[in-house]
Amino acid sequence: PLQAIIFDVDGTLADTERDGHRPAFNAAFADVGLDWEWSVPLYGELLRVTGGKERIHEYLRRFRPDFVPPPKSGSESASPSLDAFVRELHRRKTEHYVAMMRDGVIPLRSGVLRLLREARDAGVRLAIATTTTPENVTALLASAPEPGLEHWFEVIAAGDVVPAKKPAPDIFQLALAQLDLPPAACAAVEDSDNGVRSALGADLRALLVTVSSYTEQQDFTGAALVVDRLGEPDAPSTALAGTLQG
Ligand code: XBP
Ligand code: MG
Repeated sequence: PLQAIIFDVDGTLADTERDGHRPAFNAAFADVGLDWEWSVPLYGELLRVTGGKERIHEYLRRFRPDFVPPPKSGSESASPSLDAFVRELHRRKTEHYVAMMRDGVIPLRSGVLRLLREARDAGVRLAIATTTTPENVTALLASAPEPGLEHWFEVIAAGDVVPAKKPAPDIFQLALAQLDLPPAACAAVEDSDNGVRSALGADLRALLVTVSSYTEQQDFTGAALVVDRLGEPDAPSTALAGTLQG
C-alpha cells in the first residue's frame, strides 16, 4: 500500500520558474549593477542546470567567460573569488524570491491543495525533495490559502543538504531515508526530465509527471504517468494531453 508521496516543488507544486525564480535572478543582477537580463527563452536553456548558484556559474561559463567580480563597493580590497561573488548574488536572489512569494505572486498549481488534502485524509505521509533553497519552499507554502501547510510535510529535503543535485538521486534518497520507507512504498510527483532521472535513480517507480511551462517537450521515459494537470476542469491546459508511458 502507498505510504508516502514525495513532491518536487518548482514546476510541480507551483509554476515558479518563469515568473518567480527568473525575475528574482534579474533583480539580484540589477542590485549589484550588472546589466545581465535572463529572458524567458534563455532561462529555459539555463534550467538544464539545476540549482540557482550552479545556474549562475553555467551562465558565466557560457556567456561571460571573461567576467571578473568587481571589488566590494567602497573597499580598496581585491575582487572576491568567483564562488564568493556567486554566493552573494544568489543570497540576494533568494531574498527577492522569498519577498515575491510573500506577496503571493505565484499560486499553487490547480489541484495541488486538493491532492495534498486527499492524501493527508487517507493517512498518506507527505514529503518534499527539491533542488531549491529551503526558505523558498517555506515561503511558497506559507503563501498558500491553507494556514500551516508547511507542517503537513513530515520531511522537507531541499537545496544544498546533498552535494549532488537533481538529476542525481541523492535528494530523493535523503527524503526516503528520513521517511524511513523503501521506494516501493512511495510515489513521487515531478515536472521535469531532470526530476524524473533523479526519482528513477532512487528507484521510485510510481512516478507521476505533471508537465509545467518549461518542461512540456521533455523526455519522461520511465515515468508511470504523464499528465498536463491534476484533473481540475479550470486548470490551464498545455499542449500535451495525458499520455501513458512505460
Ligand atoms: C528547481 C531548480 C532550482 C530553482 C532555483 O529544480 O532547479 O534551482 O530554479 O532554486 P527542481 P535556487 O524542480 O527539479 O527541484 O536558486 O534556490 O537554487
Ligand atoms: Mg521541478
